[in-house]
Amino acid sequence: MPKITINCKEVEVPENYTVLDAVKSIGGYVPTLCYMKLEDIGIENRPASCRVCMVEIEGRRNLAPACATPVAEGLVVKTHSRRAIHARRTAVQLLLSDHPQDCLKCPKNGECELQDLAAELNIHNNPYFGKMSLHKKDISAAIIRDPNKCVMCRRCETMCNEFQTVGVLSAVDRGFDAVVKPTFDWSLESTACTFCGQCVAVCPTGALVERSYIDQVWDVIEDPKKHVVVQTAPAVRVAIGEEFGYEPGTISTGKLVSALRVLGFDKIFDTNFAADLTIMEEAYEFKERLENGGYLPMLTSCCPGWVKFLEHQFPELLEMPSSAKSPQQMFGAVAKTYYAQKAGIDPKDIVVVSIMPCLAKKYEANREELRGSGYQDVDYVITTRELADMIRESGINFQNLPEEEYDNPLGESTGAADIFGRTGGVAEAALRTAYEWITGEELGNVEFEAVRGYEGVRIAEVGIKGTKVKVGVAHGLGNVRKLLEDIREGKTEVHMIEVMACPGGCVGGGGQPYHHGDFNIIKRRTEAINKIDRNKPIRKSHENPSIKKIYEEFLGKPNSEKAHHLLHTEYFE
Ligand code: HC1
Ligand code: SF4
Repeated sequence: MPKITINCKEVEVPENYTVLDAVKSIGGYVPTLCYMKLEDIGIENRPASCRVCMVEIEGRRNLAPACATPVAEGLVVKTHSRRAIHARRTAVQLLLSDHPQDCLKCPKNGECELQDLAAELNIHNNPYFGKMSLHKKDISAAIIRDPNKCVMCRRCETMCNEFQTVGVLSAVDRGFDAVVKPTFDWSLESTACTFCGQCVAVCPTGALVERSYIDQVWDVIEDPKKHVVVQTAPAVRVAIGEEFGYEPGTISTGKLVSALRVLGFDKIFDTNFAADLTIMEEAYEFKERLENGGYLPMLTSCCPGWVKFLEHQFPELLEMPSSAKSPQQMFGAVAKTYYAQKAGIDPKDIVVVSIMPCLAKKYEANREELRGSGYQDVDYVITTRELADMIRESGINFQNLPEEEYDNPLGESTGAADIFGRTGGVAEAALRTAYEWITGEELGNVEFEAVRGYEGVRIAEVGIKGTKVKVGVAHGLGNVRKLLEDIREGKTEVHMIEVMACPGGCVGGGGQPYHHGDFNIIKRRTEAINKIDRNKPIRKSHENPSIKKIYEEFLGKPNSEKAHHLLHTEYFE
């Protein structure tokens, strides 16, 4: 192992380290911008293009980018020499020279890494003036792309091309005009973009942000004629606290509910109720397919980014996914029918708002076919980050909020619903119910360890009544692409596959508080989800009393005519 010296401190580091790795290994710091490493999912973005991590190396004439300089025996590194600081400042000033100077009204204000660097490097003036290019903005239902703010870090391109294998974003043009965008300047809506939002999750500036619906949500809350119900996705409760100073993985369910009440929503319901409902329909469908020679494997269908990927990339496999709608959409359909009837409210006056960790949910809510209630089932989707903005705007002290409970009848859920929020959770939840329905026996240990973890693809075998049921779990669309190709070529055989587009599942969604390249944050949210599940008195969806009630009072049984109409959908090439 080579010995090197960093800021007068001698250290021994592995041979494959870069100077940046070495600095980090001793708790040191060098600023970075384009560099990003999500080790647990095998993603590294290292174009060394921003030149922000320049360091001085004794005996070398030129400064070196720490992220792309391998360590070598005897290297003497100074991370903060005057020369290095000056070079970093110049690099950032040059980036700012053709960057729109509208920070005060930029959606990324306060979260922008370029802004943070300018502050850290004490940039108070700029001798450089670049040519301001005028690229057109691209506004979709989920994402706003402003290429004028692109700093060519290529992080979005890495997530889109390497992790998701969608390949929508790439660097085009040269010089001041160079930006990352879809080919031929197409809008995202006219490409195979899945709206997974992973480009947004890693963009350091305001070049890629979610489309906000905060104004529309305030309008309906303030409209006395509207009855506004809100649902919260499983992954929001373990991340929202980060926006208010809590450690990642803090469980904030009770405060989340009371914040929504203070904001003025009429009923605070839970997507988790609908996740239990999804399991009823999905596990029933799985049992039917397994016992009656139906199409296998059955793919889960609750992640809208994944569904769109399948429709674009594997149109010949559209028989594979379960026809069950996602929990978000099941919720909307029963809120405007079952709940409307019970509460005696005309469904035209009910507005359904979702709080989601996901950007594709915005796109999903707008899909034409998702109107089983006779109305658009879900009206507005806002992200965890947007909700935090609403809470701040309202002057609510989140930390001082009391812990409150969800409303009923759409607020009760089991531990099986909670784990939907992390990779492997939907498969595990479905197995908890399918096992008992198929065997007629009680499941002892409800935790299926083999489908847990962060491997891109996990395959587990579960013995169900003499049949070895093989369950595949994939997170990241590139991983599922490999799995589906193997299945198509007959190399792998599985009965059920869970797919989530985002790293770690919804906990790593594109609408969650920014992780700034730290995958540990996603892991801590996952641990919190598992803790909520472990502490729930009921951990199987089919044992949820409110779910039993909705079938008794309204739906009949899984896949009844009514359930099929409201809770199932179809897919399109
Ligand atoms: Fe998800 Fe789902 S788990 S898709 O990741 O099935 O967004 O959290 O709400 O619909 O329940 C997201 C999360 C979410 C749905 C559920
Ligand atoms: Fe690519 Fe996902 Fe961004 Fe679309 S939303 S451009 S698929 S990373």
